[in-house]
Amino acid sequence: MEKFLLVAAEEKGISPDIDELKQLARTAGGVCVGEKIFKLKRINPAYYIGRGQAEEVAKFCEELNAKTVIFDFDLKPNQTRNLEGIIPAKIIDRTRLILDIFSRHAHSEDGKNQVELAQLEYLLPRLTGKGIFLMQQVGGIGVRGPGEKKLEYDRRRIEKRISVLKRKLKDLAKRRQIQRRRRLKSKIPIVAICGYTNAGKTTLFNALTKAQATAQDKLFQTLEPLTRKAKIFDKEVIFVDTVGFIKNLPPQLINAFHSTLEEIAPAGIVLVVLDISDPLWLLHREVVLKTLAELGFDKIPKIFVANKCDKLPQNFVIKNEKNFVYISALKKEGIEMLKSRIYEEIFEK
Ligand SMILES: Nc1nc2c(ncn2[C@@H]2O[C@H](COP(=O)(O)OP(=O)(O)OP(=O)(O)O)[C@@H](O)[C@H]2O)c(=O)[nH]1
Ligand SMILES: [Mg+2]
Repeated sequence: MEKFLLVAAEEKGISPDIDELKQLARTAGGVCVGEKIFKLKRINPAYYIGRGQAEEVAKFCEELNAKTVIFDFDLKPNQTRNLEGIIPAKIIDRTRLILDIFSRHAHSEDGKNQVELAQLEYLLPRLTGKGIFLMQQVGGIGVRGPGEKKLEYDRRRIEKRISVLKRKLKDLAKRRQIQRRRRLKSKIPIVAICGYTNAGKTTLFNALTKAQATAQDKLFQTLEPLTRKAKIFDKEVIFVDTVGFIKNLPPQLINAFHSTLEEIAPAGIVLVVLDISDPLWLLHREVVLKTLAELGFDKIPKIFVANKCDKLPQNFVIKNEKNFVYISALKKEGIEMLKSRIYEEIFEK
């Protein structure tokens, strides 16, 4: 396991979500040996954090013998280079960390292409004059290509590859559109399952469809949309399980996964799955609703699914919130209730 140090910042009085960052890094296969949270009054254009703070991180790194530092924010290419000049470790920012996780979890050809494109777009502005990606270390978190393929760090090659990938993804978008049209023609209503990463979407998808998709206590387990036909009482519907949302999703990834999220477009209803046992669920819901709105899906009716109720006291309810269904996808509790709500919404309105 790769040892890493976490660096986060409290900006404008907002404290960072260290637990989420740790979970991200754990998903990427590392173990956290220390953390530093800095209060930032302003962003230093050269280092993001202050120079003195960067030196502090360098010292801390040496003390703990950490070879990797993960920053909870996005670093500009020059900031990464400057930090590398001070800190004797591999510098990973939030986008690179998320890209790494996505590359581990992309299994299909399409998924791999999407991740590779996002990685190359991230890499391109970070090439040095010689066209070589400055990397102090090879291997470990943040330097993996899609699958186990090694990325090639040559500008011309990268540019060529980017255009090939873009073409492939255009074809993919077309193929998906044709499939969606076919599904729409079949008139079977579509129920999209959305939510923050790790909220329990796939577990719910399995409970509703008797599928056996992989659900795990890791972030971004699901990257590619899964669809499955199932019955709600006497009527057929199609359930779609989707990639999880996260705050500050790298822009490269929003583009790359646009076609994945397009699967939500024809849905008659969106189930917004919330891990209600997570103290940050409200914030997570905001991220999900904001992303759905950005994608133009805010008009689709929603049911809020408060999941993981088994971790809370019995009969727990949230005040002033209607349109909530309380379930435990894991224990399969509340599923019939949820089915009734979906049924009402689709077939009786
Ligand atoms: N206690 C409890 N755990 C749950 C429940 N539903 C899901 N989990 C757990 O939460 C973790 C994440 O579940 P997933 O279904 O993979 O979550 P997801 O939303 O699909 O996650 P990504 O695909 O990674 O975005 C797993 O360890 C599940 O076993 C629940 O109702 N109660
Ligand atoms: Mg999932």
